[in-house]
Amino acid sequence: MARVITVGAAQLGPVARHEARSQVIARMTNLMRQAKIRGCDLVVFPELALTTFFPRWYMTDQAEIDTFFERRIPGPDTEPLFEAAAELRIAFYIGYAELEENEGHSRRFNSALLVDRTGCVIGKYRKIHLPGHREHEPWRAFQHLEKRYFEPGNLGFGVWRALGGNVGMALCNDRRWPETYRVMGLQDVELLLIGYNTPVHYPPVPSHDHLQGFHNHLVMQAGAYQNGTWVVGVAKAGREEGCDLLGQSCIIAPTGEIVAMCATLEDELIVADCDLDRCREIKENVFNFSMHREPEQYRLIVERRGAASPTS
Ligand code: ING
Repeated sequence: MARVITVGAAQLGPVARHEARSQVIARMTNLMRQAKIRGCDLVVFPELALTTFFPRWYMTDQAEIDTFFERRIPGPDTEPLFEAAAELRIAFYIGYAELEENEGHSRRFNSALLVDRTGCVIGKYRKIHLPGHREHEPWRAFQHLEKRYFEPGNLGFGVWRALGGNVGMALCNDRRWPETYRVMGLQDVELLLIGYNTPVHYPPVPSHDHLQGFHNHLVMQAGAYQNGTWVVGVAKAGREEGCDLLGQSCIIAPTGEIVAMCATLEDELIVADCDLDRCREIKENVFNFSMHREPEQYRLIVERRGAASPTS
C-alpha cells in the first residue's frame, strides 16, 4: 500500500502591517477549507504567516516589535485556526514569530509548528539561518533585521514521525544552505516543509534581483534530489507594504521535479499527491548515504565556520 500524503501548499498574498490576526486567520481558514475539499491531509502555510514581514523596518520600541510576536500558540488569536484544523481533521505547518517568556526572561525566535489533524502540536522548529543584519542600514530601500529581532534557533533540524512518514521543517533562508537538507536527510526525512518571505530586491546585490525565482527553485530542487525527499516551499507573496515578495510556491518531488507551482502572488492553494515511497528511488540508489557517503572526508563542514584560502 503506497504511503501517499495529499499536500496543500497554501500561499498567502500580502499581509498589511495593521491587518488584524483575525483577518489573516480567516484567510488561512478559507485556504484550509479549500484544502480539505481537495482531499488534503496536510496544509502548509508561509513563514511569519500571521503578520506582515516586520523585519523590513528598523524599530527600537520593544513593545511595538513584540506586537508581531505570539506569546502563546494556540492562543486567543490563533485558536480558531487550530479548531478549524481539528474540525476538518487536517494537519498543518505554520510559521510565526515566537516570544518565549521564562522567569521574566524573554527569548524571540522565527519559528514554525507542525500540528496534527487533531490540532495537537507534533513538533516545533526555530529558524537557524537568520539572514540580513543587526543594525539599522539606512542605505537599503528596506531593512532585513532578522538578526536584530530573532535569536538563532536552538532546537536543531528535527524530523518527526507524522502522517505515516518522516516530516521535517525549515524556514526561508534555511533553504539556501545544503546543510539544512542533509542534516534532515540523515534522519531519513521524506517530506520537508519550508515557509518563506523573500523580497525580490536584494539590496547588497541588486544585479541578482532577476534571479530570485531561479535561486528559490534551484536550492529547493537540489535539496529534494540530493536527499531523496519531497520539498514543499510556500511563500508569503506579492507587494507587501511596498515591498515585492517572491511567489512561486511549489511542491517538489524527490527527483527534484516541480510537480505543482502557484501562478499568482495572492492567496492560492496548490495540491499534489506525495507518494513517500518514491523517496526510495533516490535514497536506495544515487544517494544511498550508507553506501556512498565518506563522512571522514567532510570534517571541514563541521569544524570550520568561514572559508580559509589555501596557503600554497
Ligand atoms: N528571506 C530571504 C531568503 O533567504 C534573502 C532573505 C533574500 C536572502 C534574497 C538572499 C537573497 O529567502 C528570509 N526571510 O530569509
